[in-house]
Amino acid sequence: MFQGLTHEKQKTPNRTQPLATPQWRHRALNFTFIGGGGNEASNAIVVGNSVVSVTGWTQSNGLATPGAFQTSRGGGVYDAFVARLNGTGGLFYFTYFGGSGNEAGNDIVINSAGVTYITGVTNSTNFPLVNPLPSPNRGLYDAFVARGALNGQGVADIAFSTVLGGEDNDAGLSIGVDGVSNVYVAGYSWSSNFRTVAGSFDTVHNGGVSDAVVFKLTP
Ligand SMILES: [Ca+2]
Ligand SMILES: [Ca+2]
Ligand SMILES: [Ca+2]
Repeated sequence: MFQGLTHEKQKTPNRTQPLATPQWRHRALNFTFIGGGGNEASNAIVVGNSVVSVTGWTQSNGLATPGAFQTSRGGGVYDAFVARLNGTGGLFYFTYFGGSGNEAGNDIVINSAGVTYITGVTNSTNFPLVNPLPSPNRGLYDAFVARGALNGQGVADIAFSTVLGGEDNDAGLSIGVDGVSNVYVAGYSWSSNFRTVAGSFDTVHNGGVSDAVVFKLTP
């Protein structure tokens, strides 16, 4: 029995020895600020085809790149933004996305065709809409969803932009897209009249201030 214990000890790694260098160890190669004299934050990042795309919010003017969808800040305290960088940290695209109220970009995803989808939140009455859904119940903050190529074609960069929400505060926090361009968004809603569909898991707001919501947009 004693020999057995000794044998077990010999099999135990000596933890004072450095571990073998893992193949996946990373080094910091490059990084960049994105911002101006106001405050900014980036909320989400996605990488595809060597393009690094970031969304968030900004208070600063003068950040848009030529050919951006929206070249000047819409106003209010915050606009959403989408920035695209190359693999060495160079910025080649920055667009504001917002109206005269407040916006934040909360999540971003790119499909297999390179189309960018973003979701976030807005309370602007003049939010930039492109072929939007009808939204009769809109009030206070709403979720927004937008889709586009974001390749420097100006206003043509966004092919679809809509707000979605009920009479109270609503927000899109996370977005996914499937292989046939159905868009799924997760977020929250304070609204008793947030639209649901018959047969879904739960068609009524369950109380408290907010319920989590999931919604789907088809192409
Ligand atoms: Ca700043
Ligand atoms: Ca704004
Ligand atoms: Ca709302």
